[in-house]
Amino acid sequence: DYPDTLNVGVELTDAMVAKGFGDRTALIGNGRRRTYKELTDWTNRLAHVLVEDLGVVPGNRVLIRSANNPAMVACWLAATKVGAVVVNTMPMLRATELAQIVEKAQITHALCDTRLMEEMEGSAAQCETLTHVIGFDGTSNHDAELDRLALEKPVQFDAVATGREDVALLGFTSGTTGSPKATMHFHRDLLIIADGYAREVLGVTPDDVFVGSPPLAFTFGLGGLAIFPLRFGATATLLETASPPNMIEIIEKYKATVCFTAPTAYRAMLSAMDEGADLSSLRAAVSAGETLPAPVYDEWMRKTGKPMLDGIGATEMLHIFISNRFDDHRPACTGRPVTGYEAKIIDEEGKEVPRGTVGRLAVRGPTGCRYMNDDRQANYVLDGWNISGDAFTMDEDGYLHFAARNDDMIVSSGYNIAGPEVEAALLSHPAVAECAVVGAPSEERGMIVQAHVVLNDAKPSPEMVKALQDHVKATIAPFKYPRDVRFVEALPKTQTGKIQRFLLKEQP
Ligand code: 3SK
Repeated sequence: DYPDTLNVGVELTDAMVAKGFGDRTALIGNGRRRTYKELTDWTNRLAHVLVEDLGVVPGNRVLIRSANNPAMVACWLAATKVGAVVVNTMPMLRATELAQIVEKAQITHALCDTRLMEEMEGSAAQCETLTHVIGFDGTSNHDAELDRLALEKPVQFDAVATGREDVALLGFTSGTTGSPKATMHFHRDLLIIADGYAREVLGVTPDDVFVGSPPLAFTFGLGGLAIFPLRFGATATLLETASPPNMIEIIEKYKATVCFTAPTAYRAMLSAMDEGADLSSLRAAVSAGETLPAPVYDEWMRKTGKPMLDGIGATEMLHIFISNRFDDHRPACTGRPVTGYEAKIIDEEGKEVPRGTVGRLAVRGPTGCRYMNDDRQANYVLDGWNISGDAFTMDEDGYLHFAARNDDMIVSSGYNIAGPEVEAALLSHPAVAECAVVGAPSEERGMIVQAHVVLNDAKPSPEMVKALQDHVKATIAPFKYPRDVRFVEALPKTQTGKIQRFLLKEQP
């Protein structure tokens, strides 16, 4: 139940000060702390600049380009307060990729960390709609044009009275393949994910300190590292370069309690723990973005004893909609729908399949897919149900178990083999650091299981191939073993950390 007039920028700043959180730390980044009052004043000054100096009007599309830092959060909140529709973008995007987004979203204004200006200007030169590009100081020293203008402005701002169903955010996604799509999210949606998932599943309190790696440009990161902490008066630590060692350092230094990252980073953190890292302050390790292999969950639980909560989310749905719970989590299980969401497993015709049968995951709930001007909407939403593109089973008790991305099911000699199951088996071998399993065409079997493996310290060799094949045969049904094993230096990944299996499939 949200009021008709709702501005999420105000809810996460001024409203928090009004609720008495003014002196508490909202953000930590670039070695500085910002209280809720300081963040509120900062965003209000920036909002004045957007309106008075840059001519932003409600509904304008404003692009923000930055690594994760407090200035990016302040710009996002300020643009939201003036009624703009924000597009947060990843710092590593190149001019042509930015230009695609600018064209698609009809961006008029871009706020860019000065350290990342070159590619931004390169894209502006290609795009007519983009009339204003202004730099901000991502290091928070207020040493750029946007900051200098802001320092002259008052700390009070009358935010635009947006409607709860006005679009606040465009989340761009290309999934693991395909051309980018923009997903539209309302002001209320941004609060629903906090009041749903973050409250119900994580039980966030003002004493929580969040840390993590997903970019704020990815809704996984925007939720976990900005919306969730700010909604509950908690603290977000923001890292421009969130490598596993950095995250460990921050957890130790600020006694972080909630970590958001993907399974590969948890694996790397586990190795660092062997070298004496102290993660005892953590009360929740949220894993999403990729499926969580059982060996990573098992090792985490064994070494830390802290809950690792696997969940599945999607940019289309805004955030996590199925998750494990603190009092109910286990390996190789994604849990149950978050309150407000429903899930079912359907066949190709859209009919529900019997419990225990692999099929397509369909979900519905308070957030859902609204692609902007994109025919692919008709594939994603069928009869009000969102089809995420994942193959799952639902057991008798209503728990959901990931099988594969729909296009990662491998049919070999008539057997259905889920690539992630073979990946989990490979990952439980000590020599394997990372792996991805795909189907490769085979005259004899239709398809065979092909594994792309990154080794820890071991050397690639025919003996190693045999050892891995034997290990898989001994761990899961032997017919699932990878008949083709290829050793690689690294796996191709999207900027949000998802393995691009389609690129591996294209290899000869
Ligand atoms: O995995 C994803 O794609 C995702 C997207 C948005 C929010 C959360 C997640 C895990």
